Amino acid sequence: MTPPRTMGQQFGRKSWAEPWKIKMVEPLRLTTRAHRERALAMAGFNTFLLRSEDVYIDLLTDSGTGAMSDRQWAGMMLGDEAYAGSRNYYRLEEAVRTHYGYRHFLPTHQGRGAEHLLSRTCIEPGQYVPGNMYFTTTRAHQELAGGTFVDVVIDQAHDPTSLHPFKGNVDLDKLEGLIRREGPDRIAYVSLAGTVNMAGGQPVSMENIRVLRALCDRHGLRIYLDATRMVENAFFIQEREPGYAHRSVAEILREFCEHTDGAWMSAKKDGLVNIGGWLAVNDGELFEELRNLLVLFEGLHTYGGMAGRDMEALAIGIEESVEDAHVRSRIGQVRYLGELLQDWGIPIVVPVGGHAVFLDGRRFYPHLPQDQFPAQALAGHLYLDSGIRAMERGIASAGRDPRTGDHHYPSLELTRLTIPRRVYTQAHMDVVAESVKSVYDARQSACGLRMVYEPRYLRFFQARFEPIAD
Ligand code: P61
Repeated sequence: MTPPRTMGQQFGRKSWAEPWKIKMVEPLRLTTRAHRERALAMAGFNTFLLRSEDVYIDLLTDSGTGAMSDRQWAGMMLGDEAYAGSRNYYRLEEAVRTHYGYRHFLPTHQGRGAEHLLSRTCIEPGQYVPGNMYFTTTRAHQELAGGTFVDVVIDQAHDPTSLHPFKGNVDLDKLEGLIRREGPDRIAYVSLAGTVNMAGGQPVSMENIRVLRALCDRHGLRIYLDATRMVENAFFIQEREPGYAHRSVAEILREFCEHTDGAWMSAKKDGLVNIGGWLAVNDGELFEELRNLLVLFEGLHTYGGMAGRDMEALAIGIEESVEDAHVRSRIGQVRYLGELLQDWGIPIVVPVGGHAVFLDGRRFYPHLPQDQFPAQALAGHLYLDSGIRAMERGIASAGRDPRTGDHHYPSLELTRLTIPRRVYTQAHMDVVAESVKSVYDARQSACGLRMVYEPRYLRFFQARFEPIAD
């Protein structure tokens, strides 16, 4: 019998490990299958409606679920909770300026707070907002402001099997076609996401943003960047794009942002905090308007919905987030899980992205039509198998076309195994992989779902489903 080998040896390389050690632990709870069956039925087959106490390994999201460092926790004790002019606000402003580089900065309670303000100020009813694939909250706020989102991502982003290294790239012909058809005045701005969440955490290349900038300059258009996972995007540029192998993630991040006019961030992801966000722009006049609206919807401009201690934790989190060793190990862990699944022939989105492994619901359950919510069903079956919680990213998440009322039928019907930062170990990834495999082995007997309750906005959060019996 061959002796057991380390993971590094099995993959023919030297093993690597996380650049931290664990100082505090939180117990996990194992449940029985009977318990999970009851819990999932109570939750209407929607993993968003499960109680976290009924979950074993929680891969619902990487949003606000990361572990803070000892430095961040120490920073929490330095919270200056003054209503106005908190010391932590100035620390955070400095961190954002240093690493993202924009002139004017505003804190928000989280990403969607920033999306609301940007959409409200920069979109006139009837305008188009082109972007590299939709994101749920981003598009919802663009539509609430009277805009129409137009997908201008490259076609490869919609193909889970395409190995394009930068599947988040904007298709410049699609964008130029829109500009020519509608005229630049009918375009509010270009909404660009660094690593495209719904495409599988896929990056945008530096080359693409450079050319996009030139195109937008020719037509007088602005580019606003969703920087929620832009650090991870910078890592992919370092790894894949010629000329960037010897540049640090921090340098690449700055260079990329320089090509844009402003950005917003859900700081709960790359920012390594449990709550928070920000919005930053270069245009002084726009900033004044945003700052004024901030007091209506978020809070005074020196806290914007965040406590002083949370701003301090975020200022430190931003500094830690751009360290090469951190990003490498974070993305390395996601890749480890993805490669295991690929080796076992389980259909996932490739290349493996930054924050999650996405199971391809169409190839997983080819016998289920899309309007029976295959990816939602798969998330439920995984939970039943092992207590692992995943998230649907398919037809339920895509919602309805506001004009026709029909479902959007997205090309990607995915179940997301999202990896929180600095939380789980390689052993957890092994348990997850084995559970996915057992659900895959039982795929032929899986049945679909019908939606029995559908909220008006962002329906996937609170919708309820029932299994369709054979
Ligand atoms: C997530 F199911 N993401 O991925 P907020 N931009 C981007 C995000 O990923 C993002 C926001 C803006 C979440 C939380 C979440 O359909 C969903 O701080 C690229 O959450 O307001 C959030 O930032 C919004 C989960 C949001 C969802 C919407 O898990």
